[in-house]
Amino acid sequence: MTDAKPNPKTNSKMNGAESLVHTLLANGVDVCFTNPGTSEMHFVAALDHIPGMRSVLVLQEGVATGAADGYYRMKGTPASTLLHLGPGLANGLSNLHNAKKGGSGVVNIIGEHASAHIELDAPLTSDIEGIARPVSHWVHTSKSAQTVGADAAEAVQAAMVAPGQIASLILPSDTAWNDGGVAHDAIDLPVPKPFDHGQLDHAANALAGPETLLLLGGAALTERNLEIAGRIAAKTGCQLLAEWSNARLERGAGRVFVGRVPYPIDIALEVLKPFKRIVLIGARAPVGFFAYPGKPAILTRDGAEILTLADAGADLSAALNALCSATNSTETPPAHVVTADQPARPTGPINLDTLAAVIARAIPENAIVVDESVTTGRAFSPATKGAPRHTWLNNCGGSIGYGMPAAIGAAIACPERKVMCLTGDGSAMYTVQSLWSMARENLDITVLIFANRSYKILRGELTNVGVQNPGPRAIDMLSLDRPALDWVQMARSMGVEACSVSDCAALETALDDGLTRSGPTLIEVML
Ligand SMILES: Cc1ncc(C[n+]2csc(CCOP(=O)(O)OP(=O)(O)O)c2C)c(N)n1
Repeated sequence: MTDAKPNPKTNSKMNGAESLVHTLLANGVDVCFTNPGTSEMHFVAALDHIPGMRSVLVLQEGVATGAADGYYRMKGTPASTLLHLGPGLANGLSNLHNAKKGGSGVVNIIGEHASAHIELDAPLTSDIEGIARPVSHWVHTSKSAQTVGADAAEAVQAAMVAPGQIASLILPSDTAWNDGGVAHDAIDLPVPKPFDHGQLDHAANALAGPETLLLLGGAALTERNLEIAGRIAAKTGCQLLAEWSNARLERGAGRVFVGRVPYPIDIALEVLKPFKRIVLIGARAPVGFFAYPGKPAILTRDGAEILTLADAGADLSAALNALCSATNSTETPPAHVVTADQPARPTGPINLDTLAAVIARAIPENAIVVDESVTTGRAFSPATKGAPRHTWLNNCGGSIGYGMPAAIGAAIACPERKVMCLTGDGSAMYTVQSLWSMARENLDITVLIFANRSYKILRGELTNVGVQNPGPRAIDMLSLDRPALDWVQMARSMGVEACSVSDCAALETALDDGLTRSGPTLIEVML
C-alpha cells in the first residue's frame, strides 16, 4: 500500500532500529510511549543517539497504549508505543481495544526474538501476530534490516487511515541490530474516503421536524462541524445527538451543544423513541451497551428509518457541508449555540449534583477533560454545558483503565492546555502507574478520583440483569472498601501532589490549586 520512497541518504552502516527511528521521525511520529525489554534494546539505543523522539517511560503497557490513544485524539497524528514481545503487547491490549473503538491511530513497535531464536521456544516466545491481530487493522513482522524502514513507513500510513487505525509492527531483534537499514522519507498520507453521495437527497429529505434526528460521531464533533449541524437543525427542525461515547467532543460557551445518547438503557430507549428517521454522520446506529433480559438490543423505535450518509472513515466535513447545502441551511444561524453560564456556587457536602457544579465552575478555558467518571459523572454534561470552551474525551471501548493514560497522551499532545482527568476509583486502579509517568514528565494534569469505594455501576447492573436481592457475597464483589484505598498516599508515593476532600469548599480550593500549578495533582473526592 505504501508509496514510500527510500531516503537517498541511505547509510549502509545504519542498523534496522536506526532506520526505524529515522523513518518514524520523517513521518511525524516523534513521541514514543515505552516499556522496553532485552529484545528492544537496539531501538532504545537508537532513541538515545538520534535526536527528535520524545520517549516517555511508562510502568505498564496499558499506560503506553492508552496514552497513545489520548495523544492521537488531541494531535490527529499517531504516537508510537514500544512493547516487549507478546506479553508486553498483551498487557496493552485493553487500551488498544479502546483506541480501536475510538478511531485512534497508533503505531505499535513490538519486539520479537531474533528469527533463529524463535524455533527454540524460549520463555518469552509467543504468537505475537496472533495476539496483535484482534486489536490491529494492520500487522506485519519485519523480515530483514533492509525492509524495516519501508515497513515503518507503511505502519504510519496504515495508522493514518481515517478515522485512525492500529498498526502493529513486529521487529525481530536481528532485523533491529543488523546493518543495512534504509530510512524512508515522508509517505503520502491517506485521505478519508468520500461519503455516500447516493444518500444525500434522501438524507436531506429525511430531516424534517422534531421526529427526525441527526446523529453525530467521530470527526463530526469538531467545533466547525457542530456549527454546520446546528444550521441544519435550525433549518429542518431535526434534533441533534452525539453517540454515548465520543473520542473527542468540542463543547462549551459559543459552540453548538449536542447531548449524548444516554447509557442507562431505559433512558436511552425513552430518548430515542420519538425518532422516525435518523441520519448518521460518523455515528453508528444506537445499540445497547449490553443485552438485558426482556429489553431490546436495538435502541431505536421499531420501523425507524436509519440512513448512513457517512461512516466514521468517510470525509465527515464534506458530508455535513453537503447536507447543509442540500437542506438550504448554509445561511441559517445555527441552533443550540450555548451561552456562557455557570451553576450557582454550591456549598456543603459533596453529592453528585454539587460535585458537577463545582467541576463546571472550575473548567478553565481550552481545557481538555478526560472522562472516566462512570456513575459519578451522570450529571456532568448538563452542568458543564455553559462552561468556557473545552474538549471532552470519553472511553469509546468500555474497557476501564483508559482515563489516566489518555490524560497523559492528551497532555503531551497539547502542552499548552490544562487537562482534567475525571475518574472512578475502580477504573483508576487499572492503570494507577500512570501517576508516576505524570510526575516524571511534569504534566499539567489534575486528576479527580471519585472515591465511592465501590464498583457502583455494577450494583445497578445486578438489578438490570434481573437479580433482585443480591446477597452479601455478591455485594462484596462490587465493594472496594475492604481495605479502603488511600489515594493520597498512592499519589505521593509516585511523586504526585495530592489531597482528599469531602466538601464543596475544599474541592473548589483544591481544583483551583491543581489547575494553577504546573505539574500533576490528584484530588481524592470522598463520596
Ligand atoms: C477491563 C474491564 N474490566 C471490567 C469491567 C466491568 N466494569 C465496568 S464499570 C466497572 C467498575 C467501575 O468502577 P468505578 O470506576 O469506581 O466507577 P463507579 O461504577 O463506582 O461509578 C467495572 C469493573 C470493564 N468495563 N472493563
